[in-house]
Parts: sequence; structure tokens; C-alpha cells
Amino acid sequence: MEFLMGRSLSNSAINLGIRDQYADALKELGFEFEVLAEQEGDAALGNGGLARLSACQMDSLATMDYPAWGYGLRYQYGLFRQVILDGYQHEQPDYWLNFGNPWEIERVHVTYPVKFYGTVEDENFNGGKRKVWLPGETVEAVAYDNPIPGHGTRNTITLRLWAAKPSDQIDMESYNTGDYINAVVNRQRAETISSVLFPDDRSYQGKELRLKQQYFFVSASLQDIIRRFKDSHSNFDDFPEKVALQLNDTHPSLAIAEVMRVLVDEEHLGWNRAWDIVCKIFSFTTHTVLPEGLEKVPVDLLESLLPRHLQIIYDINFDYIEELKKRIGLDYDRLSRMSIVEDGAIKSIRMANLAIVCSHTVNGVSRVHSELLKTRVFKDFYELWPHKFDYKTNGVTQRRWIVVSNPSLSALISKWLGTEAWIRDVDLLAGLQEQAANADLHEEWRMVRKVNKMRLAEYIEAMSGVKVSVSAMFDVQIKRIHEYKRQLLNILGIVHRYDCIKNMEKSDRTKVVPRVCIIGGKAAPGYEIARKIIKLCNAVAEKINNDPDVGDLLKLVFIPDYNVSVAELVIPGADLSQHISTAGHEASGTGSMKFLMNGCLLLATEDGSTVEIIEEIGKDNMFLFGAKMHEVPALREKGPTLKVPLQFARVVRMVRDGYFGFQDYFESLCDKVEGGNDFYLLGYDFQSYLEAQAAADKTFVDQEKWTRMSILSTAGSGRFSSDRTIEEYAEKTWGIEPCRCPF
Ligand code: BZD
Repeated sequence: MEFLMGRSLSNSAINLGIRDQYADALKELGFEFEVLAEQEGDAALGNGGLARLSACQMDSLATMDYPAWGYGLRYQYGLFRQVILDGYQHEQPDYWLNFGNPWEIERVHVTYPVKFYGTVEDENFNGGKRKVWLPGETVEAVAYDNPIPGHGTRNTITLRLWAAKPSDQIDMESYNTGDYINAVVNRQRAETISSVLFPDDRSYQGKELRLKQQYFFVSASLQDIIRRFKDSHSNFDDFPEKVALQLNDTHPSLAIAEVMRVLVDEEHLGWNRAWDIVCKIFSFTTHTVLPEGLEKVPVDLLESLLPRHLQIIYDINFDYIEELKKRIGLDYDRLSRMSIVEDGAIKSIRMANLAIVCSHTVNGVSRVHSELLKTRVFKDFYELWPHKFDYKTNGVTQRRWIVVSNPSLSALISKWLGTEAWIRDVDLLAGLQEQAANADLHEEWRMVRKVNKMRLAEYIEAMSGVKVSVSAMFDVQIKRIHEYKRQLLNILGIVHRYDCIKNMEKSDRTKVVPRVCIIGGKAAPGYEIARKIIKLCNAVAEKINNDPDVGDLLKLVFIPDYNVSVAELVIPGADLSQHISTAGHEASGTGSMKFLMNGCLLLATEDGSTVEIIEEIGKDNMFLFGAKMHEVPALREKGPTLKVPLQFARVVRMVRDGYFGFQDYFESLCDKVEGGNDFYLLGYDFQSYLEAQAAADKTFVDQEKWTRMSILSTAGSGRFSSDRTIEEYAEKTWGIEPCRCPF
């Protein structure tokens, strides 16, 4: 349901192979390509990693000639714009369609009615009974197609986004009863379905609008898919041969009930035959680590909005539980854990259970994530159906993340590899390994990196007024703000660095490696602790950046309104990037892959996909620290008795005592990491975090070593291309072959 496409102009021109001709043509008209490209706004129809992953995967699907469609919603308001005022986050609406969207093609003839509410009645049919849904509201879904051109191929696939429009049918009824005002109000109400993206990437609040969005999206997409199938096929038994549906998290999992409804109620297939088809077409990617993060839909809500779907889910659950009893016996605890329906104060539907039961393949997004799914989150299911579970480590597209965003590095790589073929065949990047010690390459590599840092420094000055030195180490953490991602650990580490500089003999200061610390990311509007982390970052920055005693030795910058375009600017200019989640919390992480491709060194915990990055580039090529995943539960058990270094207590005390102001406001933030409440183990990991930071400083001084590590990072990044991920989906899950446009 989410795609973070960012800008399209450069990407499209490059993928079509016309970038230089286009730039020349623009020049004749008096425009610079780069200047023009920066005028484009970001298409931000998503929250974070999950949504950017979909965007990368679309690029790979197109480039690798796979026949595929992306379906989503054409939200009128994308992810909110973040404005920082007095250091606090404020949200502003992102009305991105204000000046029109030149990339989309409105398909006025591709529209489908989507129905909601109403009742279900029994109807006589062929001597028996059948269920008939009499919906109470109809909304029209209109298709907007966004072309996704592949690189080095004429294949272009489609991202089809649905916009909600009022159905003429409602109007007629209302006008006939003379209720003109209500008719107009109803028209507007229909449009609200696709009006705004929910900005929360962690909790499900059981909101009706959210469920309406999900069904609107699912119903329109399935009508489109089924219509296309029926254009050339008459027998639904062929459906699984032609259609594979990948559920990107549970957000579209109502599709399961919807396919059953269409096949049984509308196409009049028997229940068992329909069920057989459903089980062959769906597969499910989960991006969640914690059971609490799984989506649950209150039964009351579903019953009022989609009464027939609730019945179908109950029927699926009934058959499944009967089958389960035969397999595992009357183990009621386990049966109740595995049920699609959760009984309790608020009876609800467990969307992940529905998705697992009905999918032929369930995958996590990194190897350790899948291990977690098998041993913890979905253990019961894994024991029942081990064959369903596998993993597809995420990837990112090198077209966007090197070729578009770092053209000088891209040219350098092509020069040293003697080919541009790596743009489609990323494993060729490994060829850089042989040159990792070449002094000429080092010089050119450093030059490219320096120019990127200068570009970033200019941006920082323009955004925040802070002047930074490009000879300092640029240390970056950009991602959504979450307690588990531990931006607070980073900030407290910066406070410690500041404290050390302040307490140092003046003569020792020459030994300090200058740093520019850059943090960026949005907090979900209702996530109070995350908002406080942003404020703390800005309060600490205010203090440090205005301390003449510290000067260029340390700067801290919060980059506002982090989005895809900002990432494209920041990543190529980063020396070091931080991926420091508490082990066992990040399902995969994809930011690290973009930094890696761009030759940025990683400071990281052994979490998510980092574990696989270590396998590719080796522990010596990055700065690792922190508790391991298997150690975390026992450490948590220790509660207040867990040993925490003195330096940690000291920096938290500085915040508590109001050293950075806003003493009362930061109190609850400090409480979160002290007194046995330190769930994310900031205190425990602090010592090893500082050691990893010290190791990074030491290496940075040795520019020869740093540059070699940087080249080896790019050289080892091939496995983290979304081309590899998509190939795995195509071969193992969907059973599809490339289908290249022949001319
Ligand atoms: O998905 C993220 C995970 O946290 C990352 O570890 C992982 O790398 C990426 C891609 O697999 N999850 C999200 O981004 N989730 C959301 O954005 C989201 C959105 C709506 C509702 C719930 C979660």
C-alpha cells in the first residue's frame, strides 16, 4: 500500500538511456539538467523502509524484464513534511499534487466500483441457499498509471495507483430524494478514502478509515487483475498459472477474503475449488519483528464495514482449525494462539495469521529475521508448515542509489571496471576488490568523496546555518526515529564526546578527530518519546555548535524533513553511517545497503541484514559493537542490576540536570534509559559503542586504510542489490521468467 518513489526525472532519463541527449537539449533551451531535476518534488506515498523497498523492487522488476505490476493508493497527501521550530517537530501536510503530477496518466476508463457496509442475506439458489452481500455505499476507484522504465531494456512496467472518486450511483439516489446538500457531502466523503497516508509505521489503531483504504485498494486491484485474466481465459483453474500476488506486509491481506468472495459469490465456484486457487496465488512478506507489531482488525469494525468478508474469514478459520485439530490434537493453548480470530476484550482478526494460513510462501526480509520468525514470532506455524518459510534478504537498486545519486562515483567505478555493465549486473562491482590498494584509484576515490562532502556541507549550511569543515569525518544516522533504532544512543555518545573535549587539556585537543554528526528522520506524530529525541538532538546541537571552545572539533546537525531526495544527497557525502538498533529489533534495514554501495563505512550492531553484510565485507571492514541477539533477553532480565558504565550515568545526568535546557521536558526521556527501564539496552551497549567510535576515529586518521575499506565496501555491496532479491522472488516464489520486449 506504500511506495516511496522520490523524484522521477533523473531516474527515468538515465534508465531510458537518454540522459546526456536530454541534458544537451535542455542546454540549448537555456536550462541545466541538474538544476531542473532539483525542482521536482518527492513522491512520498509511504512511511519508511517498507515503502522504499517497494520502489527499489519496481526498478529491478522493470530492469530485469519481469512481467509485473505494482498496486498502491494515490494519496493526495503523502507523508507529512517535517518542520523544526525551536527544535520541536511540527507536521505540515504534503499536498504533493498541488502543481499537477507530470508522471501519471489518468486512466479515465479504468475504473471500478468498490463497495462497503450493508448487510448479508441468504438467497435461494439451485435448490440451496447462498449468501448475497447488499452493500450500503459505493465508491469509484480510478486508475492512475505511473510508468517505471527499466534500465537497458525497452520494458516499462506500471505502478497503478487508485484514487477514490464518488460514484454516480450515490448521487442519483440522493438527488432523487431531493437531498442535494447530502449528495455533495457524500461525494466529498468518498474522496477522503485516498486522501491521506497514515504516518504511523509501528502501531495499528483499528481506525475505520485505514481499513477502508485497505479494502478500497484490495478490491480495485483485484477487479483489475481478474478483468485482465478474464479477457483471455475462461477457466479459473488457470488463474494460479497466470497470477501471483505478493502481500507486502499484512496491509493488503483482506485480498484473501476478497478473492474467496469474488470466486464463490460472483463467479459461483464451489468453496473448496476457490480455496484451492487462493492457496496457490498468495505469498506473504512480513517486515515485523515483534508480535506486538502485528496488525489486528477489531471484529466489530470489520463486521460493519465488510460484513461478508467477516463471514468468509470465519469460515476459513473454521475449516482451518478443524484441520489443525487433526494435525496437533486438542492443544487448546496452541489452537487459540494459531487461530485467525483472537478472543479477548476486543475480539479481532489477526491479519498475519490469515496471511500465513492462506499463503504458499512466507518470507522475512533478512536471514536473522526469518530465523526469528521461525523460532519466535511464528514458531507454531513454522512447526506445522516448515516448507512455507524462507527468507529473501532485502536489496536496494544501484541505479537510484549509485548511478542517479552519485554520478561521479558511478563514472569512477565504470572507468576502473572498464565497463558500465555493473549497472545491470551488480556482481561485477566485486572487480574493485583487486584495485582496493591501488594508489591512483585511492586518489580519485577520495576526490569524488570530497566533492560529495562539499555538496552536503553547502546543503547543511543552507538548511541550518551551520558551517562545517569537509576535512572532518561526516558521521550520519538518517532513518525514522524509533526507540529501537537508538538515535538516543547516538546523541548521548555525542554528549560524551563533547564532555571529553571540554574536559581535555588544550594541548590534547589536537588529537581529536573532527566530526560532523548528522541526524535526520521523522517521528510518527503520536510518538511522544520519538518527538523528544528530536528535540534533544536540536538542544544538544544548539549548545555544541555555539560553543567557541569546541569549534570545528564537533558539530551536530539535525537535517529536517528527511526524505528520498535528502537521502540521495546525504548518503554519497557520508564517511561513516550508523545502524545501531538493539540486536533482534531491525527486521532488515536497507539504509545500510545504500551507504555501503556508496563507499561509506558502517558503525553497526549485529542486527538484521548487517549480519549478512559482515559475511560479504568482513568484520574488519566495519565498526561493530553491542550485545548480540541471543544475549539480549538475559540482559533485560537483569533489570536495575544490569551494570552500566559511569560515563553513561554521567551523560544522562547532564541531560537531567538541564545542561541542554528543557529539564522537565527531557525527564521522561531519561527515565526511559535508567532505573531498570532501559529496554533497548543503551546503557549496557554504551561502552562498546564508544569503543567502536574510537576505532572509527583511529582509522579515519589513516586515510590510506580508510579509503581501502571504503572501496571494499562498495566492492562487497553486490549482494544487496534488489536485482538479486527480485530474482529470488521470481524463481522461488512466483515461478516467472523474464519477458523482454522484442524490439
Ligand atoms: O521494512 C521496515 C523494517 O523496519 C526494516 O527493518 C526493513 O528493512 C524494511 C523493509 O523490509 N518496516 C517498515 O518500514 N514498516 C513500515 O513502514 C510500516 C508502515 C505502515 C504500517 C506499519 C509499518
